[in-house]
Amino acid sequence: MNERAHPEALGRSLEDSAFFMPFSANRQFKKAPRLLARADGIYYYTPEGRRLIDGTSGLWCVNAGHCRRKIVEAVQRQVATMEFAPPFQMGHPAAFEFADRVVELAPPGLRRVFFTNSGSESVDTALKLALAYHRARGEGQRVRLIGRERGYHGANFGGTAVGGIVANRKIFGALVAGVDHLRHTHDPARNAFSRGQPRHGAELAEDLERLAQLHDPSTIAAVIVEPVACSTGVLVPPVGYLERLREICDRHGILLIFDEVITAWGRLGKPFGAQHFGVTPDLITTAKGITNATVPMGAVLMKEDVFRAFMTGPEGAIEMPHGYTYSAHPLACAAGLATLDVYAEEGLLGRAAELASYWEDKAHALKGLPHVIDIRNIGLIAAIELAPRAGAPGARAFDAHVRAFEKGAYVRVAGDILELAPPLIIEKPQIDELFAIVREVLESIA
Ligand code: PXG
Ligand code: PLP
Repeated sequence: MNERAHPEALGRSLEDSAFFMPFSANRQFKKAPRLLARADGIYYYTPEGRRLIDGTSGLWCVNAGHCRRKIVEAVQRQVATMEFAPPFQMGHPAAFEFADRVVELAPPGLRRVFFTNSGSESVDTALKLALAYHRARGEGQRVRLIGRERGYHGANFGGTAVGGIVANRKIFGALVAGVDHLRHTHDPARNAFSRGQPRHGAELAEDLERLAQLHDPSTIAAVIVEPVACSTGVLVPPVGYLERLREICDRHGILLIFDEVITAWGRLGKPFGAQHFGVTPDLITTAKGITNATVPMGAVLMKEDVFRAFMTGPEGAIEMPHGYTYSAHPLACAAGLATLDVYAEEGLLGRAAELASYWEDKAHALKGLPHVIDIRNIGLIAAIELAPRAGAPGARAFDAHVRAFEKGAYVRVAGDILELAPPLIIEKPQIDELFAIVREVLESIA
């Protein structure tokens, strides 16, 4: 394909563009745009044809690499056959087939799936299902939702409310009532430069017990956490932490929701992060890699008894008054089925486990470089935390992001943290290529 696919977007200023960019510094970006025009495998290409190694799988979502032929062709066939089918009171075969394929990969007991179009919709769906589940069982007093500081659960109202990144919440008023938060698990004084799961901090799970006692356990519907908190800059759960959350939930009848929008689809070397950690939640929210990001899609997986709680009343009644116009969209189902084929054919859902120790060594080899105050890793994820510049939080890592773009790598940053999570098809020499650029960047920024 022509690298100059959209020449009209080049050579003209974007400064007065109509596009209100999401989660972006609009004015800064439009003055000095960083545009992408084409992608293939683990590389992006700029409109000028410069190649960038994709260090963060787009936004942690292109797990099988870009423009995979099998997935592209499946979507092309579907769009030419039936571009849309209404999901309410109607269906199309691929939706049923895809649901069955997804739950085949799921942790034990999570046998049912509700489709959405994004991680944010998955989170709000899961929170609504949790409230409705308790009500259906005669425990309608369970209305409280517990999130965690520094958590990211998307941008919709429920997810913003249970989320714990202050900048994402503070300008939006009261959000959703009845929400409280666990403390986050970041403890650099004890855990800096941990390889894999940090040793200290399992006791922080006792926050759930404390909040349960504060509010009365019988008022709490659900707790939602990311098994690894990625958006906030990769906080890996301390050894034993997730297990303790599970125990406390069991003790008090609280639903445990794992938000696996990022940690699913092989990122940790298993289909779901829950399987990597050996802890099974009651619901899982996911999105992103479910279709290799080719078509937007999200999903909520749930245990059989959650689903069963709704299958009551007259057979002609709508059991769950919830859903989206584009739930189980035919293009998303086609992309998802082809994605699962690619994952299976190439062993990609186990590949992060094979690469993890090589990856870990390469990440931790950056220790000692200028500004580096912590390095964290798990599966095919690494974070490099930089000391912030005095009075300018985030400026140093943003410079690193721009410098990496100039030197041939796309690297996502959060605050002063560089986040690496390349497509799972990456090979060892390309891991070396990525870290060589990161090293050069760290040596060159002020
Ligand atoms: N939950 C989690 C755990 C996520 O990581 C969402 C929900 C929301 O998904 P959607 O599809 O609505 O964006 C996410 C998304 C980053 C970054 O750079 C992370 C996300 C999105 C964009 C950027 O860390 N995570
Ligand atoms: N707003 C209006 C006015 C609508 O008619 C609909 C769907 O029919 C929605 C919002 C919800 O849109 P979606 O189902 O794409 O989430």
